Formats: sequence, C-alpha cells, structure tokens
Amino acid sequence: MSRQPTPLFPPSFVWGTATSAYQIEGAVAEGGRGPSIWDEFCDRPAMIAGGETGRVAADHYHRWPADVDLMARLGLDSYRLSLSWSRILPTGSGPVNPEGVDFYERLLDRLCAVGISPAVTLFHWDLPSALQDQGGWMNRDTAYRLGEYAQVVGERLGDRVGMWMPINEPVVHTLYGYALGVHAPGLALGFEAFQAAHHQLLGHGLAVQALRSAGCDNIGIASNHAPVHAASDSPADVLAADVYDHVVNWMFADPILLGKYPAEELAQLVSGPLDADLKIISTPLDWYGINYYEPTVIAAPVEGQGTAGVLEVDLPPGLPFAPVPMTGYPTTDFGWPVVPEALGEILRTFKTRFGAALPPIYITESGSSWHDLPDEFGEFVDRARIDYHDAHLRAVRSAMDDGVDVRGYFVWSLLDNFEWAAGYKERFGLVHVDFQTQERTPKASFEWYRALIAKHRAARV
Ligand code: IFM
Repeated sequence: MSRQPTPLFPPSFVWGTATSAYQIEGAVAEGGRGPSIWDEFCDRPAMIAGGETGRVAADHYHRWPADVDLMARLGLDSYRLSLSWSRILPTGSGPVNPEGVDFYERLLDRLCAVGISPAVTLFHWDLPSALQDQGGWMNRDTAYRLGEYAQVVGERLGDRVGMWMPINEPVVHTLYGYALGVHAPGLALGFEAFQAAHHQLLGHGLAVQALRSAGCDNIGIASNHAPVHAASDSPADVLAADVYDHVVNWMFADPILLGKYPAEELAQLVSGPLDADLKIISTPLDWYGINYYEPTVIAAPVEGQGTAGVLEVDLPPGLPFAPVPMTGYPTTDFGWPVVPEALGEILRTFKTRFGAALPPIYITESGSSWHDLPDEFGEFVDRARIDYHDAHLRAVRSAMDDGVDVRGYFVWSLLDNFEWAAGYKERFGLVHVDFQTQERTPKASFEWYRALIAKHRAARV
C-alpha cells in the first residue's frame, strides 16, 4: 500500500464517522424504550455468534458525553447516528416517549455545541417489535408509520440536524432479514421478501415528504452498493451477474432516482398501486448516500450445488445466481476482499447510469474489520485499517477527478460495536472498545484520521 499522503479534497468536503443505535447504545430496557426486533432476535438461540446481544453494546446511552469528547478530539465535521425508533415511539406509533426524545436532544445539543453537525438515520434495521407483530415491512402500514415517526422527529429535533437519511441499507435488511432469515426479524421468505423492500422504499419516500413538511432539508438515503462482476465471460455467468446486479443494486436505486423498477420481472415481485408508490418513492433528494464495502463475483448456479460465499450463509437452491469468493485480493479479518478501485467503479457507474438524475453523493459508510490486538505498550497500531481508508479515499478522489460529485466520507465506524449476527468479534472502529470494562482506546487509525481532517481544516482557513 502507498505511503504517500492521502490526496487533498475540496475544502467543503465533509469528514464524518457513522454508528447506529442498536450497535452502540445498549440500555435496551431503560428510559422508556420499547422492544425492537433485534432485542428479540438476539434472544433466539444460535442466531448471534457466541450468543451475544446488543443489550449493553458499547454502553453509549450512558457514555455519550465521553464519546462526543472523542469525536471533538477527532475534529469531525459530521457524526452519522441512527435514532432508536422504539426509544422515541415505544410501540412504533402513538404516544411519544419524552425520555427518548430528551436523550437525543441532549446528544444532538452537545454535538452542535462542539461544532459537529448531526447526520441522522431514522431506521437502521431496529424496527419496534409492536410493528413487527403486525407484519413488519411486509405490511404496507409500516411505511406510513415511518412517515409519522419522521414527522415527530423532524418537528422535535429538526433544528439540530444537518443531514437526514430515513433508511439505511434496505437491500441488507430485505435480503438478510426477510429473504434469508439470518438477521432480525429472521424470516426466510425468498423472493417474496421484495414486498418488504418495496414498503421500505415507500416508507423512505413518505419520510422524505414528512421531513420536508416539518421544515427539514438536506435529505438523502444510506444505501449499500457495489460492483457485481461475472465470474467468467460465459453467457451464463454474465447473465447471472446481470440478474444479481439488478436485484442488489438497481432494484433499490432506480425507484428512488428514476421512479421505476429496473425490469418488469422485478416490478412483478411487488404489489400495490405501483405508479402512485413510485412517485412517492422518487420524491427528489438533496443527495444520495452510498455505503460501500466489497464487490461481488457471480457465477451461474451449478445444478445440485448449494451456493455460499460472500453472503456468508448458504443460499436456498434454485436461485438464478451463485456468489463465488473473489480471489486475488487481500481480505479483512472478516473475510471481505479489499478492493478500493471497486468503490471508484460504482461511483462512475452511478454517474453514467443516472446522469442528471443523480444528486451529489456522500459515502455514508465504508470500513473494514480487523481483530485488533494491543502491542506491548497497550496501543492498537491498526495499519491495515489506515491503509483501507487511505486507499478508498484515493478511489473516491480519482472518481471525483473524473467528474463524480462526491461531497463527503463517513468512516464506519467511530467505535467498535455490535456487528449484528457476527457479535463483537468483528471490529470496525477507529476507537477500540473493551466490552468487559467499556474502556475506550483510540487506535492509530483515529490519529491518522484526526491528522487528515486537521490538514483539511487548516486548508479551509
Ligand atoms: O455494521 C454494519 C452497519 O450496520 C451497516 N453497514 C455495514 C456495517 C458493517 O457490516
């Protein structure tokens, strides 16, 4: 990896980090919070590595003042957090929990006081259980509940929020949570799960409209995208890769940016008043957020052979595509290939595919998990994480030089946290968290990012 200084970005480029409520807050039964689907999913045997749960997580609910101090030391322009829906509306709709609103008011106030602009996600996979009891995202009503929740939050907290994302990574929530059953709510509905995707997209559009009516602006989405490559030039592999690309990328981006599903066959997977819904879903955004981690290689399925690989789960038989491991690249300790140029590639693809319909882009997440260990001085010298971000920032810069309008980069994540079904072993943070003592130790990557931000701040002056 290069040891040249990371290239400079324009003065207005936004430097951020990201987290989500269930992954860091803990305190799941405090402050009037209602249960969420992740509380219940973690209680099911064998769903989470090591039987871990987010009940305490990084205890951010109690330690947020010290965590904001760390962010101030880092010099962040913006901090992307998600609100726990069931902390604000314990049953997903109806009465507001004043203690929940109060918690976020104090957190947002403090962020603003230290000069960090909050970037708020409304739904990062932790649906209130009461809404799941009514079908969750398979139920069209949930989309309207997200709109109402957005209205409440917009009215109460909107004056302190710099950027909004109604939803995070609908593709992952749909595939893992509703199609394969390896994330909450643990449903294995196969292709029927696309109804849940459609309702999330509808909820996104309704939430955008509600936020605007509450006087909020600077609204986008945090959506996971990455290039899909065919395993070979064979027509069967190329076709399989194209189908997969449509399912994981364009099924989610096209409705939002173009107001249509990318193929008639995919539109037929969902029901509802599609024309009217797509108008709502494509309510114009101020920007589009891409979460990027790794590209995918796809082959045509071999009859009688199960498919595993990048999704880290066995896929049901009969799918028209088979993810295969990517070779020739280093992998993170989580086993994900490190392919920075693929971030540049997806950015250029967005520019080409959407043209004038594409608003400015933010990288709303990128990061890598390394099983960091302290050296003899107790320091975490996470060179691999630094190299990861350096290389991915270079890829962003190069795409910008090619005319892609990228406005900011949010490191996933500020803190080591609860990595969903993988529990606590996977560590994405710039700050190490000892989950026994909750001690925070900034890693070398924290100092690297601090210096990078400081250099840009100095250039601003
Ligand atoms: O931890 C997750 C996050 O919640 C959503 N994006 C990917 C991250 C790493 O897996």
